[in-house]
Amino acid sequence: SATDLDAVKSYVREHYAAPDDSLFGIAKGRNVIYIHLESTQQFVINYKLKDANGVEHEVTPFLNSLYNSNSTYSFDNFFHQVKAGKTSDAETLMENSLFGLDQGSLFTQLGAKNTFQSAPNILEQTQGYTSAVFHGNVGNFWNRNETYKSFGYDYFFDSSYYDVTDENSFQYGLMDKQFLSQSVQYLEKLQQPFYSKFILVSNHFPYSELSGDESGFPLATTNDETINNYFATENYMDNAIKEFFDYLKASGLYDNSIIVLYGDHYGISNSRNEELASLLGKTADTWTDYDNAQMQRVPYMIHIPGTTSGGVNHTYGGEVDALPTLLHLLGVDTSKYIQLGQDLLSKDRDQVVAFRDGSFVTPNYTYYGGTLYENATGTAVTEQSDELKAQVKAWKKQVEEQLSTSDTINNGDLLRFYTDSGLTTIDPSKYSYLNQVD
Ligand code: GP9
Ligand code: MN
Repeated sequence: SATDLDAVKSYVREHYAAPDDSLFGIAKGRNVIYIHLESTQQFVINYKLKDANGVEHEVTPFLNSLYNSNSTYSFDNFFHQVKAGKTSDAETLMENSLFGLDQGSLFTQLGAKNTFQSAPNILEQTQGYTSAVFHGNVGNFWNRNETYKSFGYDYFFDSSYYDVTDENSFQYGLMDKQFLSQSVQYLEKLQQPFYSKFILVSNHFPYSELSGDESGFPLATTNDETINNYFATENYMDNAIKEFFDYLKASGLYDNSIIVLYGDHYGISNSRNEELASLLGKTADTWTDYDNAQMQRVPYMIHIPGTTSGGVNHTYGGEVDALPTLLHLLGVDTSKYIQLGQDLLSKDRDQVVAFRDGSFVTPNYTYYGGTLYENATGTAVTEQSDELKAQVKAWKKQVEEQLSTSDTINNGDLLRFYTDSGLTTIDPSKYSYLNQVD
């Protein structure tokens, strides 16, 4: 009910992290280009895979060049926070600074019903942005075609807008190279400034072996085919992104854009990690849930052409923190919005990263699968001092509060009562994603 909103408002007020003045608005007015890196985990960044002859192959050379550039704000302690809604949960988190649901997918269950104050809506109403999603799969996957209307997306180019054949696609849609190159015809007609999102799929489980010209990147040689192919599909995705950047540069869009790349969730599940261990300089028999928790890191890179104050930032955060981070760079004050994350570039962050199941990671401790681990050694803490006990209790409470606040908002559809943002409520029926081009 509307009165639940008071508790939500005070939570948000207490957790608001003010922007760093020197960074606020540095990308104001630029186009936003989100690139959704399907199933990409942080461990592939700067990783070199050894082939059978011991020769090393850089898996994601292009992403690495962005990651290591001082024109990119890169993060190495950024975690995904999804649950059963996988890709759709990542989208919910990144564009609303709210969590997905504890069960199932928010997109599927509430995407068509609830009121949202999402990134496309905020940017349209405060800065005059046009918005568009590009994705080479069918529009009703994850109920996207309805949910994007509720988010205020002006355009959604799904697979019906692309030339998809048996040769250039697989079960989740168009391969990334064809997808990005065919997207250009629509992208170049968008009114600027635009807020856009390109959802890649080629690097999706089961990481099918690539054929023809695309094959050739060495496969890993573990006993798990899924792991073995993962590096090659990562490498293919990386090439696709490089080609897209070449286009952005040639078209001139590059210089007045901010390009944000993020991994949506793990690609290798915990049950496979012991097999992966040997490739990461670890062994299966010493692998624990501590290691599983650390593997939930995903890339998050904010590339701002022309800027030189970037670098690798070690703050601990997650997908829920992305929206306030982006909005502050675009010069949008977020203090009046109901967002549960904290700007990753703010100096007054908490650095307690909640997983959707109540586990969490902090810079010094990890709580996962019901066990507390010390990050310095990776070992379980068997005896806790009174001080540590109190600290852990406080962290658990903080995590539960963030998750339950999100659930209260989503399950109660509370944003429909929230007027302090100054945003006009979206009417989803004014959007149609059919016949968007002549
Ligand atoms: C499908 C794609 C995959 O359209 O976005 O979603 P996932 O299976 O990763 O949740
Ligand atoms: Mn996904």
